[in-house]
Amino acid sequence: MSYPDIQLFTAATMNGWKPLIFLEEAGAEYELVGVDFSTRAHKAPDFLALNPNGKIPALIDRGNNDFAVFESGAMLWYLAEKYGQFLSADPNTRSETLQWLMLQMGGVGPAMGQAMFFARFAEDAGQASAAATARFTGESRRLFEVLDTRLQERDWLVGDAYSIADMAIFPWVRCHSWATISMDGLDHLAAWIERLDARPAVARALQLPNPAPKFLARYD
Ligand SMILES: N[C@@H](CCC(=O)N[C@@H](CS)C(=O)NCC(=O)O)C(=O)O
Repeated sequence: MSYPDIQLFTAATMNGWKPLIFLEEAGAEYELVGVDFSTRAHKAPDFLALNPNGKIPALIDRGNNDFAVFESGAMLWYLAEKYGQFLSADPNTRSETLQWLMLQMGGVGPAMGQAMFFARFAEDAGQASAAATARFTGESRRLFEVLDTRLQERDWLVGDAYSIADMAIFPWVRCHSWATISMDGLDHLAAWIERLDARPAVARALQLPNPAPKFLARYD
């Protein structure tokens, strides 16, 4: 029996969807292993051997001596190189794509993750902090405005092609309601969300590894 090269360990979260979007878009065969946080499987020794940070997503490439990759941005980059898709070979376009990918990893993801924590979980746990909520929702909104400006005269974040930068940022921005970030006046960013939502591969990925959770709802 032969197995597909990629074994992907993930869950239905903003970071977890990124490699799923890539693999669905690339039409690559892969084995999907859904990680259930409630079992703490992602903190067990066999998972920590893949990702010492104990978080999803992570992958094993059986076609590359079981090479393990963690951190969703690094995974998108690895997959783009393996399959030769969604990352330009032109050095400057490639650099620009990685710049926007890093903006997601270092900016959009952390700011929105904290906004979600303070606006939702801390609130529900009776640990609300108005200052923390304002800081992280404010920073997220500022980053949304950067993205909206970037998309004023282009369909995709870099050059004229859909890339791993779009795949990285989309799941986060798509969950703006859950992070309580207003989209008011951000028409270019809203149109970009529509373009991505209309892609069959993206729609498939957002239903994996199990039906979309409530935080995916567009209008909460
Ligand atoms: N920087 C990491 C973040 C990974 C991350 O935060 N994963 C979350 C889900 S989105 C997770 O595994 N949470 C479960 C936990 O921390 O126990 C990446 O982009 O891969």
